[in-house]
Amino acid sequence: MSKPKRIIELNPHGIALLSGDEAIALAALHCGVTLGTGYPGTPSTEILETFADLGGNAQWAPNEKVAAEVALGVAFASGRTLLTMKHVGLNVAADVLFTAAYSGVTGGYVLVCADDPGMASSQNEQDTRRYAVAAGVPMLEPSDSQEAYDFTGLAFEISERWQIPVILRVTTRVCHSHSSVHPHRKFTEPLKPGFVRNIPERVMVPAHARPAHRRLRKKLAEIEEWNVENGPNWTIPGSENLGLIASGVAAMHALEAAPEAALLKLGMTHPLPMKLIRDFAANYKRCVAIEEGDPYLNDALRAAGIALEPRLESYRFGELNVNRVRHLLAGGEEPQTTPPRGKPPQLCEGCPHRSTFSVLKELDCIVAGDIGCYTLAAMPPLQAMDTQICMGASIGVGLGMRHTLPEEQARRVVSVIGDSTFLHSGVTGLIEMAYNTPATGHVVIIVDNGITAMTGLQEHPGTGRALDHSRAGRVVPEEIARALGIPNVQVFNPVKELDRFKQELQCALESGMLSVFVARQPCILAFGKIKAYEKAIAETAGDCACAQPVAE
Ligand SMILES: Cc1ncc(C[n+]2csc(CCOP(=O)(O)OP(=O)(O)O)c2C)c(N)n1
Ligand code: SF4
Repeated sequence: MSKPKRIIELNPHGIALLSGDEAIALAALHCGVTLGTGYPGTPSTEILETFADLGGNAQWAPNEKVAAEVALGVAFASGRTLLTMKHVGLNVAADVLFTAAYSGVTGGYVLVCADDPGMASSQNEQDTRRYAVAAGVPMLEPSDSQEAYDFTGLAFEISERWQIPVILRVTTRVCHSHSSVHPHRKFTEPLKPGFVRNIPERVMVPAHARPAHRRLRKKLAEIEEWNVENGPNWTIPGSENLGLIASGVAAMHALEAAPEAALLKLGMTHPLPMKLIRDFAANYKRCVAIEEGDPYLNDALRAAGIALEPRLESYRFGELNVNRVRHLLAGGEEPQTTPPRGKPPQLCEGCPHRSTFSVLKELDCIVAGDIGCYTLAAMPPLQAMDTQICMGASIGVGLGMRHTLPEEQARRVVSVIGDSTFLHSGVTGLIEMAYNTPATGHVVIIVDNGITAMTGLQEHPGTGRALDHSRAGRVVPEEIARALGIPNVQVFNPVKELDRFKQELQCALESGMLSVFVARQPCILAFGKIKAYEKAIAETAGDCACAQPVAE
């Protein structure tokens, strides 16, 4: 534990007003988490930041898969680990999760996955509940900050009792809304870290994985039984005409929209407590599941033969609110709420990404883009990005287009990727470029603004600073490119050396030489902060060589 930068003050009644993210961080601290790890992504980012501010041991990983692996190592060593990411991060980490469910864990392994129904800040609205089923891991769904606190502790207890990773699935409203928390629940003590050899349960070759899969299914059956008898589910009695079944923030909307109805609020939604649900549903003339996103409860309960009213397809899209739930219960359509029309988002004035994209537009490049602030270059007035799918995709997509387009067009294809995104999942794309080189070559531009700007200025392996902004190792993108044998690797300041950048880019496109250009200039919003972090590092380290500044 490091020295806390922040203390959460309780009022005279022992209560604090916290966001869901803060409540999870506080619970992790109270549970004695050995290491928190993850990758930034709205709405989950503040969990690890708050945990670190409260004195917890937290670090950013280069991507979610690595974070999930580091977390697994902690749990194999009997430590408690908190792993955080946004929903799409689980696509990256899924390979770890599916087999970790087989291997099991010793210490508590809690994966907080933050979904974004309505896509306030995401490229899709995938539903993590499907992952819990597919991977075969238990899942808890808090509906407010108090439950976010309580369920974090409960998730560690379940994880250690059944030696299994547990998902804590939260959504934007739960993460970012503030509500009161009474943080006094007594959590079980963590185990003492230490290595215990257990080759059959830790080495997932087929001979070990076959019995492991059977063990997993047995654990899930036991957990379902526990969930029926002792799970974090509660019922509010009501009129025999209407029974509602809900979880997460949807349960809160249901309570307000139909106060006369009976409500079964589910806290653990995988494995579902089927007996409890069946007994509840049998009491009401009309039974409706209220949920955001995929018809997860609807599908599962109807497949189990529970007489549930079907949900209209339009409720799959966007967040629910009290009004939408009222319309849903009245049997009508209520379109998702659209955010109030404001000024469309744009790159900041003076953003270093602007000049890079102005050159790409001028040269009429076909731009395979990526995710970060620079994705805004796809919007007017620049409109200088042609594709964007998921983190790291720019390089592979650019290469695919180079392999396929007629030569004149192929020569105009450029991949553009941010520094955090390059280190997250762009490096393997660059390996592909060095290995399966298109006939016309390719050009990758790494727009290095020295920070993870889009999610709120987080550090990453290229900044040379850790999550708490202290000195860490530094990975240099151009050195990776050179080590891979890319013949033309150049670093520019996209603001001060714009003409040189344009000339070299033109030359690379014409010659077909494999090229990596690093456009390096700090984000203007981060500039002052980076200077202050580096100054603080230099002051603590004196004249030591490791204190040399790493950003302009
Ligand atoms: C798998 C996955 N994890 C996290 C995110 C959230 N996210 C979007 S872009 C981004 C990184 C942006 O940083 P960088 O590439 O440096 O570009 P910048 O915003 O600084 O321009 C993150 C973390 C995501 N979209 N997908
Ligand atoms: S926050 Fe930084 S990187 Fe993002 S648009 Fe503004 S200046 Fe550019």
